Amino acid sequence: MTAISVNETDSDTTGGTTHYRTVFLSDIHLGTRGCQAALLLDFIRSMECDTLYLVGDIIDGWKMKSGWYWPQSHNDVVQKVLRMARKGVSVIYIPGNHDDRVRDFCGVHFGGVIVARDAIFETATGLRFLVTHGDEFDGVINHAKWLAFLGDWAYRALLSLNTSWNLIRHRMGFGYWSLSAFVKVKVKNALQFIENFEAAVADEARRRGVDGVICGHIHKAEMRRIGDILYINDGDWVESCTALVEHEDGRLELIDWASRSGLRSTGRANTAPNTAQDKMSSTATEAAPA
Ligand SMILES: [Mn+2]
Repeated sequence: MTAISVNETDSDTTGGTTHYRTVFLSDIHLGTRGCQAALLLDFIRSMECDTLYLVGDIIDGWKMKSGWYWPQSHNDVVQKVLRMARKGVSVIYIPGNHDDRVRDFCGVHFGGVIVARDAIFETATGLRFLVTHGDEFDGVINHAKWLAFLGDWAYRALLSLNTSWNLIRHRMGFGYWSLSAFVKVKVKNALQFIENFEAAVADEARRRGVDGVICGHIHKAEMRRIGDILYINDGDWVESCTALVEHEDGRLELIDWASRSGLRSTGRANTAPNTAQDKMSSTATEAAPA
């Protein structure tokens, strides 16, 4: 399906909010302690868009089976998204593996939100992208479910450590910095895993005859060419706190919200340009099955 708004809204920042044609968010993991809901709310409040893609792992059903964690900020995220849908934003929800129960509702509209297994997105300049969460291209998840769960446990242990770490940093007046992302950058296997994943997703885009692919799942924001395919991963809101945005002119950009707000909270002037390329060189690596 294609979901494109034809609103010709000005792309300038007005009244403190930035207008985007399209915004892509994934791997929010609402219902887990690792979810950086406050930073996400900060980003959502800063922008307006015509179309919002939720690219999977929005609510974490795996975690919810083993215990309930649902603070007000997580509720606020859901309310904000539903409010956007009510106000006319086209919201497309593509479930991931952590919210795979939502896949039973593909084709269903609820509260202005459309659920779809995947989607074809077309930019203002006519580039076509396959939008998918990406877990079906993750060999670990597909071929050894128990390994995926073990990885999931180890991953969560690291994430909860990351949350405490950042709480301490916050109290000491430092900005957000991902401990778990840093640790995993050091893991060699992670790099091979990511490379395989990216290649598999790009292959699928090629098979479908589109120009590129937009996915999530591995919690590593990226925008690069793989052969003839433009591979874009919008990252996550557990560690890197990144979103993909499409400007009015069709330009795609990865927003690294953690470093933007980090710079703000330490009072230093943010003079760095937010181009996808220079953001990506500093983005951390994610290893575990996401
Ligand atoms: Mn996932």
